[in-house]
Amino acid sequence: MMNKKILTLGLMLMAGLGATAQVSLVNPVPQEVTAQTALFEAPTQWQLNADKKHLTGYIYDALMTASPEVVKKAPFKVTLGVRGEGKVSKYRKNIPAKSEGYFMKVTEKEVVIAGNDEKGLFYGVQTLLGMMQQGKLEACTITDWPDVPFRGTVEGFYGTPWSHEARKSQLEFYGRNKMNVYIYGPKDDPWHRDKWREPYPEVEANRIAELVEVAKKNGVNFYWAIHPGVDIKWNDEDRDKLMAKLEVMYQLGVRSFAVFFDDIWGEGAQADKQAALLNYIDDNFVQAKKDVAPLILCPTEYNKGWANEEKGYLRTLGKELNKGIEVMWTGNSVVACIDKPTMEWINERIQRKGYIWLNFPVNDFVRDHILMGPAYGNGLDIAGDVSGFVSNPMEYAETSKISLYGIADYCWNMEAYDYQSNWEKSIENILPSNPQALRTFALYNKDLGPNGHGFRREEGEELRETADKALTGDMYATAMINNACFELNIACDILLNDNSNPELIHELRPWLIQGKHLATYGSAVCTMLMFAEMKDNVSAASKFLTFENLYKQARSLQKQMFDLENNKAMRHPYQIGTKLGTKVMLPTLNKIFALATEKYNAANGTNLDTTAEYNPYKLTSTVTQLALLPVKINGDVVEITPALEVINWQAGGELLLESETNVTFQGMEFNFGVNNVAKHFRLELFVNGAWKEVSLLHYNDTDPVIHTGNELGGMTANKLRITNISGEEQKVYFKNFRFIRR
Ligand code: LOG
Repeated sequence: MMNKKILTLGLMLMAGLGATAQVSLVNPVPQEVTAQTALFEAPTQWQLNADKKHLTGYIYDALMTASPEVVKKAPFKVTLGVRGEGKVSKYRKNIPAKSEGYFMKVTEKEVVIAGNDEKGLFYGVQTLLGMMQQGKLEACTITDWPDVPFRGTVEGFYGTPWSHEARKSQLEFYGRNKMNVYIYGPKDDPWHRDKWREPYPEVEANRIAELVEVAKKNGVNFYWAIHPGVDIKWNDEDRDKLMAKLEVMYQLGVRSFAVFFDDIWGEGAQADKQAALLNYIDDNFVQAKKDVAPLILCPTEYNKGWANEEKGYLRTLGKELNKGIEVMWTGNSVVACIDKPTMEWINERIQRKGYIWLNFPVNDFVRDHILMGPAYGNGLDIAGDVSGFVSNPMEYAETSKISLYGIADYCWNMEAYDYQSNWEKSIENILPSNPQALRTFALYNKDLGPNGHGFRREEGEELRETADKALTGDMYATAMINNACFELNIACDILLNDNSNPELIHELRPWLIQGKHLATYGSAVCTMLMFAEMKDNVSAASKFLTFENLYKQARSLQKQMFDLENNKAMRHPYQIGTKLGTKVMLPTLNKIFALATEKYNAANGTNLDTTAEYNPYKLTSTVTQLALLPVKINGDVVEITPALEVINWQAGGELLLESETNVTFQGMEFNFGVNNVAKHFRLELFVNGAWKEVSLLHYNDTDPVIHTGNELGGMTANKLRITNISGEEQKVYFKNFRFIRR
């Protein structure tokens, strides 16, 4: 252990001294490296020394992406082999006896890569490619293997599924970064969930077949997941339909399967039935086929917060599921970091090592933010406690690579994982043309903002101290904040004109434009504060550069930012908003705006409005899953951000929305995603100091939308509440809730 640390430190020192050690370019960080500082130019030609079988296939193809030409008698030699083969017999003792491990030796004359298995050889080749990124090599030996056996992603989010091109690009990225799992399970792919019984139409089917091939070429297992729980009937007919669908997928080339039962309730959510189905698939499909990977199950109680100990759902799975079937787990809550106690708790119940589904960097529950921060917070001591570890990313595939680069490193070499240095490397890796601009922009896109899951990330720590000083009137600090805004503006402009990774810029575009607004706003308010502090007429040089005009500019930008969020072109159909810098930068700027305006008002006897951002609505709820949902205002529409999972709304549980001033209601509409539930809930408005009931109805039996009675129109109130009056728990979705004010 000690050894590893010293080695890493050595690498870091070298990196600091200018000449980047080529091994330090490799992601994930290899387990054991002995490197000399001797860097040399990579050869332009090399000869291959390998058994014939390695001169075709995916490993060979990967090696061929390197720039040197293969020439028979070139002086530089590349030896490839797998344990047991003559070409690498000399290195038998050096090869780590670990699945997917390899030994590698680089000298100025040759490279030897000896895999413990085929996959190990492939990863050795990836290490060589990573090391050669800048056309240099470094004399070294590397002994390397992964800590976590299954590493990768689950495309398991709500929202627009990844495009075919994005998926191919992901699979290549996984190959390069030594991830070996991709689970296909986008919630909004109809043939995954709603139409799980039906085969894919031809075009989609061909795409899946192609993805399977691309996955193979990159050493990735393509898992296809089915999500039958919404309407499955536990009878032979549905079981046979499910088996038939798996068979169709098998014919397309899929050899790894998962069954998801998340975010459902009722009939489909029974542990014994789920276990029986999975065992049936295991016995009659997986075992029968012989070339299919162990099944993966995503249970209905997939996090501790939802586990019902009394009913024993998890223990039933643990007892009844065939050995070898993997069980997914998101941790102590839906969105959580994973640590030792998390694993101890779940592993004991499911009687096997949990397979982690990490809900990061997924943003389907905070679609106004894009997440570009590092992957941190997971325990560095859980490698032995997990069977697999996959991340659920954002629908923004390219941007997700920033965090996935860290997940890959974490899963491969856990104890050595340093999230900050990984993040810096990752930024360089995703946009080598303008890493500084991307880094500057990413600093403001790390936190998720307030959200129903209460999951937050650090953001803006580097600004905090300066921000506090600026607010005490420290002019130097104010100038520093101004500089940061200036930098953000430059970064946004540079990125908007970067053509080297069009997909990335396309995904970031709404946030880049908002970033420019934020930066311009920042410069205006910082200058306002400086003018207000300087008191004398500093603007004498220009009749136009005055506090008053800066104030008008700041006001205009506040509105432009708001308008941009609500602009149809920029607006996410599901959830409003394009936000960045919300943890430290924006709140600081708003405070600077207020402070500057107060000072100006005091000095000039004026009465300029100091409110920058204002939300008069406050939500509270005794239903835990609703208590943190943000309230958003869009013109005259007031909306509670939807939740994605099943809400367990206890008997008597209420949701209370309070307004600072009276609101005159024009209309209201909500949708709990379940037919005929209006009768279980009571809506009341607080009118003139008393609660008044408003009737609720569905227009028909098959429409889950809940409408309010006509009496609502024109009512004026400052509070509303919705209560479960059915006397028992109601399981509903919180798909939307909005009202229109006059
Ligand atoms: C879903 C997932 C979603 C994620 C974050 C699981 C197992 N299921 O609340 O599809 O992307 O949370 O919103 C989930 O996490 N439900």
